[in-house]
Amino acid sequence: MSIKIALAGNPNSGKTTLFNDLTGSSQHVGNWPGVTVEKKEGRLKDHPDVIIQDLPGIYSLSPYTLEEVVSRRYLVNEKPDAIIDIVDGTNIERNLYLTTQLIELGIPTVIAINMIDVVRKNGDVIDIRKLGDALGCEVVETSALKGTGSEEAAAKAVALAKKPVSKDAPSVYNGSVEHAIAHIEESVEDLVNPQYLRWYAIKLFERDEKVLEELNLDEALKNHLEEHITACERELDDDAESIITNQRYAYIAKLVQAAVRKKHTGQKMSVSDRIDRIVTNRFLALPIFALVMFCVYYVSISTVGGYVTDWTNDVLFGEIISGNLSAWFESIHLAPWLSGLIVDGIIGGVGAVLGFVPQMLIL
Ligand SMILES: Nc1nc2c(ncn2[C@@H]2O[C@H](COP(=O)(O)OP(=O)(O)OP(=O)(O)O)[C@@H](O)[C@H]2O)c(=O)[nH]1
Ligand SMILES: [Mg+2]
Repeated sequence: MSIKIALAGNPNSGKTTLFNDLTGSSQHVGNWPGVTVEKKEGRLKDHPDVIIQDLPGIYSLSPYTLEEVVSRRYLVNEKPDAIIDIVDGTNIERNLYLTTQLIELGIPTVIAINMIDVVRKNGDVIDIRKLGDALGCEVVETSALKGTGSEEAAAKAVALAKKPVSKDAPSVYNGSVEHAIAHIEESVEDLVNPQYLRWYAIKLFERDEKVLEELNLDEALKNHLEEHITACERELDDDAESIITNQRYAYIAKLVQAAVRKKHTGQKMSVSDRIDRIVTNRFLALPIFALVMFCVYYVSISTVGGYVTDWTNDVLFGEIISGNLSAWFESIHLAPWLSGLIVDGIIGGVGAVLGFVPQMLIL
């Protein structure tokens, strides 16, 4: 029987580059997010029994964007035997947000810290052992572009797919959230695939609409789950979805602090950073905001906008359209009341409103 390995990760993290390297195919790669919207399938070079699935890039497993829906549906419904989570090592903090969600799926996962060539060039050091111990996963350094580490990542994923090793789940959430999740797991354990139990429980805690729709729980059970969720929300004084998001971020921040050492280069700030520093300055931000708003108002109402609006009202509707129409109506001897209705009523009325369109466009 063939083994299915999914490549999942943030947009632009290098999934398709790794896919091409592993399968020897030449799918399109591009240096901008959203290149892969459909999923692509290939076979691992020299291992025709291993199917590699390239998925669209996603930031989370929520069901909000097309990419998320496609990737999530594949990961949950097609049940791959292992996942290679491609993490952009130059942006590790943001990428690990998805990693924490992928691990919750309960599918054996290998984390590929990709773009390691750039990480090294920047002088940063990532402690992959610490990351692996905390997340309970195998971690491999890769450069999909240069082809280093790819085979090791694939070999580890194949080994895990054949013989899953169960490790402790990372401690992302605090006691009260884990307590609620445990209750939810207990309530729905007969309704979902046991492998995905924790993922379903967390999604139910977040009140994920797609999961609620899919499981179609009866009212009594829904109310029972709601009691646990609201108790936790009251205790932590936040809504369930934000509780999960915030605790994920807090966990990742601590993990990155422990496992990643960034080289403090005396690099010059980019132009955008310098602009940011000024426009978000504590004292200057509001006066700058007021000045920008005044300039926008001045340009759109007084100068350019005023001129264009006057021209639209007085010349376009006042002289060109009304003048020409009146002359034409006179030449065809249209009744003066009908000509007045069209020229003064309809054209005049519509013109008075349309005259403001240029100002709105400039605004
Ligand atoms: N330096 C370096 N660049 C890489 C590496 N892996 C990928 N890239 C580059 O990163 C860009 C994005 O790569 P893709 O493979 O298209 O990324 P993706 O994750 O498939 O992107 P989406 O399909 O949009 O989610 C390309 O320009 C690649 O050449 C790497 O290990 N090192
Ligand atoms: Mg891609």
